[in-house]
Amino acid sequence: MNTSAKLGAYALGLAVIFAGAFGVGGVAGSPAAGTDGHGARPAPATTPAPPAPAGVPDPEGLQVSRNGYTLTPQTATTVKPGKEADFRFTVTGPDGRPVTGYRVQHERKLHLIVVPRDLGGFQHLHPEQAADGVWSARLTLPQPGVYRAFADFAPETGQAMTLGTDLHAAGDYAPRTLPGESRTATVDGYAVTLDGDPVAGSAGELAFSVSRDGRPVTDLQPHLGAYGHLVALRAGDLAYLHVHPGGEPGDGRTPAGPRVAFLAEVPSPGVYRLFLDFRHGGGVHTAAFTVQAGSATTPAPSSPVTPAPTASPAASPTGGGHGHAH
Ligand SMILES: [Cu+2]
Repeated sequence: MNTSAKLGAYALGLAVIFAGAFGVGGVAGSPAAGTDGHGARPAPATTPAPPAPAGVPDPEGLQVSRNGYTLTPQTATTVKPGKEADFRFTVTGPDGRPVTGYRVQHERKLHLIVVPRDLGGFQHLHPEQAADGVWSARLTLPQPGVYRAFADFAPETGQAMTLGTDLHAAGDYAPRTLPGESRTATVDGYAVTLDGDPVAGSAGELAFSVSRDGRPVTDLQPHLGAYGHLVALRAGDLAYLHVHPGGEPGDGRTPAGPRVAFLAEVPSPGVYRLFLDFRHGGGVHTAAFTVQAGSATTPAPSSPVTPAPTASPAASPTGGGHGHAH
């Protein structure tokens, strides 16, 4: 059996174990646990959880432990807002020991993304790794609230994954409303427009165009091996999506702007918040967008290819979505 076949068998074993665990949960839980909406017709206790639709990747970032790997904070997970603190953590492997060997992805062994749970902010940090496997980052949680910290990494001997844990900044929490759907964002004097809609269950293209003072920016600087780095989070549970750049600096076909394209795999229809990091003028800038993903068979409500059936555009709940910047 070659290595990939072994890995495949290993993954299959895990899938079976997880399915079994869900089955047990169904037995132990309340009989009304018909969260699939069929509460009037409870499933027999021995029925395993239905499999995910084919082709839809399991979302990352929702679990603190997965496939034998566990994200473990080594410092307090409740801190004072606005005060920089040393945040240390380990990733332990299937052998229970901190992982020390990682594969480099996007020029780093581990990316730490921190967002407030209301998605009203974004930080992308690169912690330092000590020889014993402990990661440490200087981290400030700016306002009171609950935050999600995502560790995005690939162990040397395993598949890439993103584990997530909650962090807290104590104090009076004033949750912000998620901004409405928008195709444009401004940040640090740049205007960024978005073309393309995410589609559930398939890799859809998201293309951003960067301009400044009305002129297209054509000299973007490489950032983490690309002209942009995109993180997509699902509203409601902050599922973390893997997004791959459509090209990279120096490949002979990818221009340094104004257009930066990605392929995004979205696990379900719904609302997502996109955070695009790009480098220009010596600094990294983050443009944020709220988008609506449709399914492969049902386009997003505001998609331009969908004719408004009856109501006038003004009566549309999304107000015609595209180009409607706040
Ligand atoms: Cu990073």
